[in-house]
Amino acid sequence: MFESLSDKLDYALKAIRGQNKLTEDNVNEALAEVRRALLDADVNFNVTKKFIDDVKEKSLGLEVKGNLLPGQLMIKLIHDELVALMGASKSDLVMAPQAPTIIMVAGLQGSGKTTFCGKLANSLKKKGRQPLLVACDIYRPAAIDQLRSLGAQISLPVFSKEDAKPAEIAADALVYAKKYGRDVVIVDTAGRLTIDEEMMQEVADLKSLLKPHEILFVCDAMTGQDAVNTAQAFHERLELTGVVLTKLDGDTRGGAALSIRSVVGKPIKFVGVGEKIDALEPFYPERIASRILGMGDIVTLVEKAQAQIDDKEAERLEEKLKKNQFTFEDFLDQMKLIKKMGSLRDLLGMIPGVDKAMRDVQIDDKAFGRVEAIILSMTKDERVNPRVLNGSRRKRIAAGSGTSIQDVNRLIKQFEDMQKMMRNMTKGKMANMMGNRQPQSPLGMRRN
Ligand SMILES: Nc1nc2c(ncn2[C@@H]2O[C@H](COP(=O)(O)OP(=O)(O)OP(=O)(O)O)[C@@H](O)[C@H]2O)c(=O)[nH]1
Ligand SMILES: [Mg+2]
Repeated sequence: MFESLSDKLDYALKAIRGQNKLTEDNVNEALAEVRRALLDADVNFNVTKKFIDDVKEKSLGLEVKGNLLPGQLMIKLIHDELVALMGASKSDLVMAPQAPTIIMVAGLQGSGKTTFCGKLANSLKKKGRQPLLVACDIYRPAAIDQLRSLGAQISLPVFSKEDAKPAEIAADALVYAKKYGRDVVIVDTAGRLTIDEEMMQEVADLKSLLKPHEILFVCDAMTGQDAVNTAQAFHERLELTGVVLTKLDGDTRGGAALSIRSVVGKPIKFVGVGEKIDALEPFYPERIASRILGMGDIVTLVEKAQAQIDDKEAERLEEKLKKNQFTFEDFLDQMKLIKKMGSLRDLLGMIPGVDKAMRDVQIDDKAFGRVEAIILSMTKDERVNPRVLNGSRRKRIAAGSGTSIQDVNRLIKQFEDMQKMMRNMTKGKMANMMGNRQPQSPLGMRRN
């Protein structure tokens, strides 16, 4: 998968990997090769241009910390941008709150729609669902048989009807699904060689009738940019909810996988990786990026080093806590650090004795934003020296942060309580408060 792109990127970045210094010249040189590699892989021109511009801009701001080489950071940057290009995280299938969930599958002829319907039904069945396959491709006599045979292979019912129009079949299938308690309805539709009005109208009609929770566009990854253009045309007409890329097991260049998300604005939800019924995988942008870049060692190295740098910062804050010099300013730094790494729960977990108590408490992430807004509305002096926060200052902060005086008061009170607790702990009560737990770094923030 993506071997040629992978090789070309490897070549493009070879010169820069071990660089002690990034200059405009060597960055430009490497990025020119990256650009060529992406275009050769049939990545959309505008997507490529934006990718290169973004990487270039961010590379200027690369801050070299610890023992890392600038070249390594550059590779990590490119990796992260590849991930972002494909949608950052895995995008799950939307399930209707009330069954049945209706999934309509559309795409050009031979793209792998019918095969995908079978694969999806199979994977949902394994998760305990009871799918119904619906044959709405009435134009090729063999199409219904193909779906029936897939259904038989995984022991799932296939709804079909002779001499009926797709709309009629779909409507009857819904009635059937409700009657027999099928909780997912997967509708296979007919494809054409190219986009034509008749086909578009037919799927558009099916959409208004079915009101699907998911409209998945199936496209053949081997067709590169064409796949992206067709996806766009379908999206304009149908408002897709997601894309399925098939035949990723073949000799695909990567263009479709890398461009579709940016161009169509919809996530790739699944990839087909073979003809067999179980050759379906969720789409993980991170994994695909790693496969494409093939420099997992460097990416991991940079991640680890960055985590260590965070640890150093944590130690510094820990010292401040102990000396009772912890201010709102530090609190804000701490929040930024945590935000980068995870949740508010982790922030609370860093305070000794609190993590255990907080483990089962629901934490409102909006509160997180409120706290940040309040601190940001304080002047530097107020953050370092919260004692000066009198009534009128609190009023100003509440107005400035779009919160209430009560919110501001509460935060200040909590902050003071925390300081008090810290003071007590450093006076030797820590062991008491923590019971018999193993001593640990109070700010024990680690990625793993
Ligand atoms: N290697 C590989 N082959 C696939 C994959 N998905 C589908 N195919 C093959 O592609 C061919 C077409 O698949 P179909 O599922 O019939 O495609 P379709 O979109 O339903 O085609 P029409 O109904 O004619 O529009 C079949 O030979 C499948 O076995 C995949 O992920 N990898
Ligand atoms: Mg088909």
